[in-house]
Amino acid sequence: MSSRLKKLVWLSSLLLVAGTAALIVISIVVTDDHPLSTLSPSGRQGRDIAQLINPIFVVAGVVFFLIQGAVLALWWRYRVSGSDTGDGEHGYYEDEEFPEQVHGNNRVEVAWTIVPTVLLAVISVFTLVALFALDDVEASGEDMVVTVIGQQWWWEYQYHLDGDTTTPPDFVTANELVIPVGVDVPLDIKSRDVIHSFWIPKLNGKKDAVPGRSHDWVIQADKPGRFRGQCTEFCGLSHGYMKMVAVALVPDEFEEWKANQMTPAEDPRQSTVPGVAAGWEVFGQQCANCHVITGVTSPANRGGESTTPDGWDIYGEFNGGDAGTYTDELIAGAAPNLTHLMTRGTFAGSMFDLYLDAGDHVPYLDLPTGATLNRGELEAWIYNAPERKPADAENLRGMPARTSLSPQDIDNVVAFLSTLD
Ligand code: HEC
Ligand SMILES: [Cu+2]
Repeated sequence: MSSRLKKLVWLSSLLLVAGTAALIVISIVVTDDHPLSTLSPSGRQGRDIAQLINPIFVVAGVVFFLIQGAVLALWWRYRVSGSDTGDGEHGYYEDEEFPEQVHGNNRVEVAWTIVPTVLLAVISVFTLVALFALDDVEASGEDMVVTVIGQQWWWEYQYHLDGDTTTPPDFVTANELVIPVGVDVPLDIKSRDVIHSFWIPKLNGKKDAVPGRSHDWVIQADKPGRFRGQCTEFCGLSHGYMKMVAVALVPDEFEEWKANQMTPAEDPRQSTVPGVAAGWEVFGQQCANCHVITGVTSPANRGGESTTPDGWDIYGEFNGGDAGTYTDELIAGAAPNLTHLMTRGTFAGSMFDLYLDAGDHVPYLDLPTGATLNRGELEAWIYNAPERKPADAENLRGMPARTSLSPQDIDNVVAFLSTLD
């Protein structure tokens, strides 16, 4: 063999070993702390997946080393030694010395057909069993169903406490999916526009959100905490900024959170807090045609029938009215429902933190001492959202800019939004 070829073989072997070692080191380092790690699950479905990955990785590793080992061993065993002088003496075979050529070997061929077939068959059985358990809505035993709706570039959560997704939800929130610890929560995953994919790696695998379809999914968390996620189906300009968080609360806190979410917002016109009433005026004119605030905005604010001359100061009844107005009252057609905005830790598809110095705070209901509203980011968002989070050239997606607002207007709007807790 030429010395160049030899060098090449050594180099590739070295790369192979170094690459494998690097992969192992990276996966160990990344595993535990990384918020988007599948390898350190925090719930039943996540664990099912990890328990599938680990043994398959071991089997694949054994196969890898057996095959690479065989390649190296064969190379060594059948190498031609000697210098490569080209004098016919060394380094290559004389015609008459050329080894006998073998054509086929039944035993080996049958073996390398059967062994992988059996391996893959066994793996597929375990895979299918795990796969069916991941979206087993029936087995969950939980009444509540959360309809998850992907939209460029944020997530809406509609809570159906009785599990009936054909009737209007009990309340609607965005970006942060709050669930009780230890419960298999059934999800009903949908999309309003293009295909997205819902993924909270520590709790379960990915599930596509496809327009016109409804996909079952289940998530469960073992312990209280915040579990980050990311849209994983490319869905347009701000796909990378389409994140989400699942927040697991202990049952008592979940009940408290739920009761609060079902409470309509307070009438800002009666507020004595400086700026709130004025902020509501601005909101009613500039924002209420998209954003629903249960108990405060109404269909008329979003292009529906108006029953008052100015068209926007109608106060919806949370539980009143027939199903039609009720639905319209509650479901944001195209923008996050802001009724309890301040109870979220993040906003705009979880791209920004709503509070500074809050950490990954648990318990979720009370802000840790020292946490403050991320006022700068919130104001910048309200003033010119497309600048903070790219939408599209015609601004037909996402939140529009409101650069006509004065600094005073924005202060007032933020004062009003601050009451939405
Ligand atoms: C044309 C519809 C539209 C109008 C008008 C509008 N918004 Fe939005 N807003 C959106 C959309 C869509 C999003 C989600 C964008 C995203 O996350 O990418 C959003 C997001 C937000 C958020 C973040 C909410 C969350 O939970 O993520 C806030 C706060 C907000 N808007 C406030 C306002 C205010 C204040 C106004 C008026 C000054 C306003 N919006 C006007 C469509 C609108
Ligand atoms: Cu997406």
